[in-house]
Amino acid sequence: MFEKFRRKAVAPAMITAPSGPADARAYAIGDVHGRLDLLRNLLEQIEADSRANPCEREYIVFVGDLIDRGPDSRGVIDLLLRSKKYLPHPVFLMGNHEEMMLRVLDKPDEKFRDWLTYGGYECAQSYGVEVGRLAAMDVEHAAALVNAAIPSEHRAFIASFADSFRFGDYVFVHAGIRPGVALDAQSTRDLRWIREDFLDSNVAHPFVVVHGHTITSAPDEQPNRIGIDTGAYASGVLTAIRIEGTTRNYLQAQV
Ligand SMILES: [Mn+2]
Repeated sequence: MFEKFRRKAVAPAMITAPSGPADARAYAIGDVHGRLDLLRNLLEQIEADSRANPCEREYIVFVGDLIDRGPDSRGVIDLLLRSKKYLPHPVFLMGNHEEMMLRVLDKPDEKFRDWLTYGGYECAQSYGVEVGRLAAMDVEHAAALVNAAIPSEHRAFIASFADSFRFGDYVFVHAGIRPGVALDAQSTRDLRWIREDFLDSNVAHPFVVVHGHTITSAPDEQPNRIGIDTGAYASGVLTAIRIEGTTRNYLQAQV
């Protein structure tokens, strides 16, 4: 009885009114997956929102999976490379799709075909690769062809993506976190790939986790996490969450 009571007393409490840091605002954008059209529209909305309600310190967080599946990975990376200079504090997080692309292009093996199947075909195509040729080639030559088509600047940019970003009582990651493990002890595998062990957990984390990776039809607001991947590449809806102090709301681009 006492044991139970004591354990309960030291367990972290769910943060009931999570807040961003003072005088700061964050916009976090869900999984873009090559939807340049939606990304452009959403960035315009964010710019208009920011101009209408100026804030001292603004961050724009991309929660990863910018590439694959949708039609214009190249256009998305190009736009963000060019916009980096004028976006206020951009933060780019690495998703499992960026991880997989870098991995199979660095060290081509049988996983190269998996990447193609999970949206790599569309990505390669956006870089001008005749993807019809890839199927008939051995993995090494196919990867070399894709490698040659992707500018090294794009590769270097993607390789520079971060794993998490802390914002007051919030933490932004691509997929989620392993419950009960400190943020700096999380594995990149969990941060970029985790699903049920995180999604089904009602553990009170020391922060509210904002994540993409798992598609829901609307923002998925839970006491310990908020999912913002509305499946843009298939649904035509790209979502951003806006957090300032204890208020939060959503912006969406859709076709
Ligand atoms: Mn993902």
